[in-house]
Amino acid sequence: MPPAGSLTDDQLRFFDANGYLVLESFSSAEDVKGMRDRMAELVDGFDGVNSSVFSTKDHRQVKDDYFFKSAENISFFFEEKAFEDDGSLKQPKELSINKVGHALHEHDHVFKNFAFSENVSSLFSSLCYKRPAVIQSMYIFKQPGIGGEVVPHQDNTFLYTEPQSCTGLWLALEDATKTNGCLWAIPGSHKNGLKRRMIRDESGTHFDHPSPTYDQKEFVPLEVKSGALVVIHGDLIHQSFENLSPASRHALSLHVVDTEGCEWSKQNWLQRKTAPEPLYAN
Ligand SMILES: O=C(O)CCC(=O)C(=O)O
Repeated sequence: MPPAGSLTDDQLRFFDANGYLVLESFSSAEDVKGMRDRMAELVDGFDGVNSSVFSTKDHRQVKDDYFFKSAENISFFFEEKAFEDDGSLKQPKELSINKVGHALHEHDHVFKNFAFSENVSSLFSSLCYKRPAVIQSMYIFKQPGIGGEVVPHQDNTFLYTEPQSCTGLWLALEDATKTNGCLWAIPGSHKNGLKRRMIRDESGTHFDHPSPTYDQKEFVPLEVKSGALVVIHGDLIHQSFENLSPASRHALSLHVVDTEGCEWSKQNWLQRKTAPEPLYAN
């Protein structure tokens, strides 16, 4: 059997036409449990002191040194709605964190094993990447009741190379449904070009253009089972809604760029002191 990431011609055609692709059963139940258990340990060891809040609505973390440093470590970001007025948590710590990132794939053996797996490498080989490298990893919790929305965006806005090369991998670590905040995407929207970039400068970050408005009727839900992988083109418009349900929706998101023939923008928010390790080099 070829590795799960080795794409057939039909799958490549679907990805090219739609800008996304769902690979069911990409990870085994055992591997999913391994990642969930490991994250529970990391959260258990987190003292709650060094942290920030993550929001895609007002980008409040834009001047936040904790956020910038997270490019090369394992950092914890709370849900915007996690706190009471007096600053105490409304729910236990493990039900209050929005995401952990952005270098889990580098510093934690369990997430590194996934990122550097044959399944992931074969996927980028199928997509003809020459020297792919994971540039960020995020464990996203979409917590019950308070899991924040992710507004419509393109990943190339944040992770820009010249020429553009970002592909997102979104692994469901629980069933993702319309009820608990699954991904939604506009099929084919990756063919309409990049709409804006987020630029880092001395005063923080800003967008070079306002966000276009999108017709919600154009989005389709990507409801998937735990273990499924959603492959996301860097120009695909995608989003997820707030999770008001009592069920969480854990996912692992990796973003990969080609480090051969593509230049990482010095204007991206994410700047590393050391070059990322490639998955393979042709
Ligand atoms: O998990 C989500 O709700 C959104 C994730 C996303 O947009 C991404 O990883 O690019």
